[in-house]
Amino acid sequence: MLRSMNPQRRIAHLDMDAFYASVELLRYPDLRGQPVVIGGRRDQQPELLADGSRRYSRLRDYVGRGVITTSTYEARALGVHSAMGVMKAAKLAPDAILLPVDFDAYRHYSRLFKAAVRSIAPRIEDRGIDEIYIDLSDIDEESLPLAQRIKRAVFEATGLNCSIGITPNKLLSKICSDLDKPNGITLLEMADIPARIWPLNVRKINGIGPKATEKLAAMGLNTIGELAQASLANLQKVFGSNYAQWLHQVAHGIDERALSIASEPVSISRETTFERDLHARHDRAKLSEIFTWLCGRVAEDLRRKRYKARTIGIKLRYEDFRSVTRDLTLPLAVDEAGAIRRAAGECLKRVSLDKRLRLLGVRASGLTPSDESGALAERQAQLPLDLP
Ligand code: DCP
Ligand code: MG
Repeated sequence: MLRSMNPQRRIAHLDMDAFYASVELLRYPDLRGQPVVIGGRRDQQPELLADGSRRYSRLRDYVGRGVITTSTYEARALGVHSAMGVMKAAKLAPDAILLPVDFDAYRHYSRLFKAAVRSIAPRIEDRGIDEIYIDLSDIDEESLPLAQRIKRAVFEATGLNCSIGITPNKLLSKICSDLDKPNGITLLEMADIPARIWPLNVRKINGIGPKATEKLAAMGLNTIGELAQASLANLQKVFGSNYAQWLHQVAHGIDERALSIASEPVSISRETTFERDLHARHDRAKLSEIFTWLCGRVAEDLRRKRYKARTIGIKLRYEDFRSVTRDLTLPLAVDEAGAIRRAAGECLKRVSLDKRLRLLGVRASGLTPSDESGALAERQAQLPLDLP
């Protein structure tokens, strides 16, 4: 019998509901409850009328070869779905509203929801713009209240709903987050597999694509349960040894893959070794220029990676290769060159500058995601009209 090697893990998969469409509804709340499709271009931007209302593009007016990225559940009920041509969708739902895509907004909300989850459960595998795996094994709380708490944190940070599956592994959690969408929580143990997983079509397994589904159907295997009962020898004849083995395992809900957890950077720093040793007094202008340049680079790095830093430090190496560091912790996190330069300048006052210098460095630590610090205030200030 196949048996899990690890002690029981608890893994969640979280997937945002109708993600791009739901972000658009934050800025156009008057569209809630309507069929809305995301996939237009700039010229499908809603027009603000003199009386303050908006005029939206409709699918029936669309001409072009655009493809739908996603749609609200109201539009899905009319048969419209991701990857469908917009003109084809227009035949099914001519009155549905068409909005242009705005990836910057979706990335912004993606960062916000991930930061919110991380504040509860830091062990996260980032799977893309609207989904993550979360390792909950070390958290001492029942799955249902924990899932509810995570959903609440996501909603408070973003105004958006998501669906969560919690099971012993990634394979099952990915299936489960989809079972009760939208706004669902699905909990599943290994013992529930025959009742809840086996009736599903094999396509529900991440890794069984359209071709494999077709081949399995030709063997008379449509559900995961049928696949689980199939003989390994028969599967091997069609799929080769490795894939057959894998099919057999996943049909029994077995998946030992670890999460690949991205660690947050601890600090961001820039340093430079001079072509010739510089003296604090005689080469003051040159040193000052380099110092300001380094602070500017650190500020750029912080902003590109979207962090702010509470602690700014410097590093000096003297001509005799001895190094010193100093740092200063600020009341508020910063990411601007000027603020970093001032803090680093304070640090510089606390070191001896009698000897020549070989190297100068500036470091930012105590990092927090910049979206997190002002997230709620920002969201409230910007809604409903003006997303970042
Ligand atoms: N997306 C896309 N093209 C596709 C599928 C998706 O551009 N063919 C984008 C738009 C989606 C986002 O990726 O909003 C996330 O994809 P999902 O499959 O999770 O779909 P949704 O979040 O929109 O809906 P669901 O509630 O089913 O998760
Ligand atoms: Mg989604």
